[in-house]
Amino acid sequence: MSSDDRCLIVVLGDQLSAGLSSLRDARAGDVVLMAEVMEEASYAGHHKKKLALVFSAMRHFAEALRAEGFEVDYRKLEETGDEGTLEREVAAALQRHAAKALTVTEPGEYRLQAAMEGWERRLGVTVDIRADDRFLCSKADFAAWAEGRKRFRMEDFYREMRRQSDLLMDGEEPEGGRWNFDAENRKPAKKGLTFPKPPRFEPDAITEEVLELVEARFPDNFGDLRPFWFPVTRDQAEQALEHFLKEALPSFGDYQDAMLREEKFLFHSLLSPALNLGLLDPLEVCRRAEAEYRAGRAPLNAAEGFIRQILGWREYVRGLYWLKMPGYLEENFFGHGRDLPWFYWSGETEMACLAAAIGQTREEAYAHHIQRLMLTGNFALLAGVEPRQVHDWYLAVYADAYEWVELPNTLGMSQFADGGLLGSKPYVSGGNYIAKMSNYCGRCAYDVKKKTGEGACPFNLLYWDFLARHRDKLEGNRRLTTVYATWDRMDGERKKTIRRESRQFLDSLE
Ligand code: FAD
Ligand code: DLZ
Ligand code: SF4
Repeated sequence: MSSDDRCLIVVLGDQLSAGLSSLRDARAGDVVLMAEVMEEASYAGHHKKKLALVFSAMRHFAEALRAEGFEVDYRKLEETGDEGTLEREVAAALQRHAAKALTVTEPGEYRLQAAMEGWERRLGVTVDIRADDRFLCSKADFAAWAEGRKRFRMEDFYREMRRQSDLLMDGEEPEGGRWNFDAENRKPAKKGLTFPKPPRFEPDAITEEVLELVEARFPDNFGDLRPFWFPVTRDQAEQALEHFLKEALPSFGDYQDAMLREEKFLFHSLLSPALNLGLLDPLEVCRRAEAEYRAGRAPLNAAEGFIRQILGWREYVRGLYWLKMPGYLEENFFGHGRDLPWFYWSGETEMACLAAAIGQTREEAYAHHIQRLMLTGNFALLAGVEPRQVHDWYLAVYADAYEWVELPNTLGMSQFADGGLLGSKPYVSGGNYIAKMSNYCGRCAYDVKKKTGEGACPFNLLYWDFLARHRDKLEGNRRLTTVYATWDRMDGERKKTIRRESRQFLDSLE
């Protein structure tokens, strides 16, 4: 092949899929570039485990591509240096391989997409940016779905996706006669339940080298690096999926919203890091869950609940991200401006629920959805933390965090910063909800039953204070009518006490 025909195929750190659009029609002589660069490793304060996961999975994927016959130019962080950027690596590789064209699958984040749009002009080669068809709903299809709608609701989108994918369908009707079994998926964990242990993948020589690299180069990043046991190859991710389907899926639905001090993972799949890296295919994962139901090994509420998270929520937030960026980043419906309390990084708080969620986030780079939404997210919203700072935190601390999925979940679902585009009402609660769904309160310095006074649970105070503070913005919301009616029935002195003690508590955070 002459260099005139040679193409440089750029594969990003979360594009580790054999069927990737940029790799699909590669020809002999084309070169794949993968680069570990400081720019990507530092645009967020990534958890040490996430850094190790991405680098290790990238290195394993490069090996897999080589085994398939691809020529891979892999640049390690040691080679790309402290100031390494993707664009600089791409420019150098184009020279090195005398390539005149470049192919890449569109990135998952807006900032990178914006940069790539300038590559053709700045690098002087033809640049083919291909759609990322690992998702089940293209950006264009999502935009067409959203067009002309007054309100976006995940449930409407999800039904459309069920019909399109034919997952859990019985002809034209949803399997079991209902689209959504969420009402059955809110059981607190009862005594005597046993939970599966997540599969642990021992670091091999490649991962060990990466762990040493992260230890040496990112000593001050958040989180514990070891023990490290994430799946880093497609084969391992398949084993993790298999384990989930057999051991956890049958109870996934029932205890989806439960939280326990001693159990970090309950019946959750822990598959988001592998899905978001591209090691697992979302449609295949959904089909496998459906097959468990059809074979009678998992109940419908479990299979439906799980499939809805991937076919529904995951696709929906991605569609919304691309529809609303870049303005979405700036949304701040309530005008919140408080700094994120320091204990989000240290875990040092007397609130047992937050200490547990943040502690396990530091240890595992993982917390399940209700911990993210109803503990750390709920508290940040009640306390009035600036949404941008909340976003920075979530983007940093989880192994599965990429802006396309993290931002709508944080700004939209959790902080209601988009004013209700994504959710119909803010996800806020007092301590009652936490006490019902978890066993944290039993060992807390605060008393969840106390609404005011010494030792009152801060969630109880802040919940009412939040609703009172934002009454002008929220009282028109029909889903909050009874809540405001309860507030209005409250004794005037009690209301004053709640407002005063909330203020004192919030001041103490500073
Ligand atoms: P399971 O409970 O086993 O769910 C199965 C799969 O469904 C997950 O692996 C995930 O791929 C998908 N899923 C579930 N809920 C959602 C959702 N709301 N949005 C998108 N996909 C979903 N998820 C991320 O992948 N990356 C993030 O950065 C991220 N940030 C979040 C921030 C906040 C504030 C909140 C409230 C949620 C966030 N989520 C994020 C969604 C969800 O919390 C995680 O996907 C889930 O906890 C991952 O754990 P799991 O694999 O055990 O999930
Ligand atoms: C998350 C991440 C990290 C930490 N490092 C790299 C890297 O060094 N090289 C790379 O190509 N990709 C990395 N990634 C993933 C990218 O940040 C990701 O592709 C974009 O955020 C788009 O989703
Ligand atoms: Fe959390 Fe309040 Fe329960 Fe303590 S009492 S664990 S702060 S909900």
